[in-house]
Amino acid sequence: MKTKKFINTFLFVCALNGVVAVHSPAQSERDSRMEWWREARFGMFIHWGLYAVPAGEYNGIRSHRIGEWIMEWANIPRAEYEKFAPQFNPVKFDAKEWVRIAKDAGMKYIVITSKHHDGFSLYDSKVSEYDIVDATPYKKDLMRALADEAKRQGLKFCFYYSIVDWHHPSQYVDSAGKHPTAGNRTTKMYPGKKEEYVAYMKAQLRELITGYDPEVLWFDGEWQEWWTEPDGKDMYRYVRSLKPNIIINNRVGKGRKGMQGMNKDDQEYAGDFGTPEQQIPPMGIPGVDWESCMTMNKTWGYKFYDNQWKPADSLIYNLIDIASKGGNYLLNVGPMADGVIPQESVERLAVMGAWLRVNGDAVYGTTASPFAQQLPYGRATSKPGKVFLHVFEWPGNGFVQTPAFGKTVTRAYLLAQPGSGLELDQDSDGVTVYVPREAPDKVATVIVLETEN
Ligand code: FHN
Repeated sequence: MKTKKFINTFLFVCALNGVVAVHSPAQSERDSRMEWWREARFGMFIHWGLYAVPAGEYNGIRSHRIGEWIMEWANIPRAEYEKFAPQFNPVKFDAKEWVRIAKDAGMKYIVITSKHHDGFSLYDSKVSEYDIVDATPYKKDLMRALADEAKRQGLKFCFYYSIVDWHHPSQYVDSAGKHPTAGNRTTKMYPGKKEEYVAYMKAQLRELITGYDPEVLWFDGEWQEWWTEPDGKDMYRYVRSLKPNIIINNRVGKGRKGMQGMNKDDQEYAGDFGTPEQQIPPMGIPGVDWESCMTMNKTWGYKFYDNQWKPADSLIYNLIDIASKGGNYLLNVGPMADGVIPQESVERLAVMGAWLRVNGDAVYGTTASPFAQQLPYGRATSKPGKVFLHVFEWPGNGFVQTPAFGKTVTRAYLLAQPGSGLELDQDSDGVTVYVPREAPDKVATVIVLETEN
């Protein structure tokens, strides 16, 4: 351990002194496992479980709060919540259709809740009867079907796993002094029960990793007081021991504040990427891999009365904005209890896929904008030898301009029409590209600037 620390310190000192940046072995391993993830830029988040049965309403109680938290905000006792299991029979679930929807949307990976805070396992767990096979009339292993289909269609399959577990006997939701439907009541660990629960989690994670071979372990629920940073490090080591090249987010430890690592001294345990939620960091998170996870309406888990759907063009703008800052977009769908993804989600994803089929080269495998300032009319992404200008507001004066960015532009053209050479001027102040009167794409038109390397 001391040798490793010495090597890391030596490399860090070298880097500080302008010695050619030398990646530590840990960084090189991380770069290798992150390669597909950095290329992907766009994934599907799926929040699905027993909470889709009440779908946001319990005994007449509705709430603005997120659907997958209904056990908490409707203050449903374990025994009552368990009654949703015999009602969960997703006979319309079709793994091929779900993966087709994601693939046609231009998504490259799927992250699905293997177990959310309610403790219900959406896969066939051998260490719990509270799962899709043993507790529901459906009796089949949904995750087996989805994992196999995702891989068959060329998408990466990933698991979300919640550290907090409102159903497990080791924990209880502390409502002391709070109105039953008060929000965010804390989940407590009964004294002396933590070791038993950590062993349970490790047994489930072993099943998930060895049984389904996920590419990413998306931890969540780490904010509990009883879960410590040493717990996070231990769990990180455990998961990495089961699959050395698995990608792990920054929520296995206590690192979720704007994307800080779990521990600045132990970057190895910081997790592989940050997870800003329902937000896009205004300046991105320089030097860190990160992924903005967002809903399409206001909830992660299905709520039948949540009709606050974001328009498709705003979802495309989010994707471009995030890519222009060097991040990934993990966009959520919340399937209904019968296994069908809401039509509102399907329609929006189809619009995104149509745009990406034309403009995907300006998103996949790109890095952040080369410009210090955000373009007033849109965003930019880059690749070696290319800068992509994503124009949201098409100019009425016939040209768009960029600041100088240290490279000479050799050609400009519309990505959708590669033969469309556009006139350009450039000087020490920047580049001017002369464009057609009408915007070729009503949402976002991409102009390619080819540059000398
Ligand atoms: O409490 C969860 C919530 O239900 C949802 O899963 C989000 C998605 O990132 N994560 C937690 C809130 O930060």
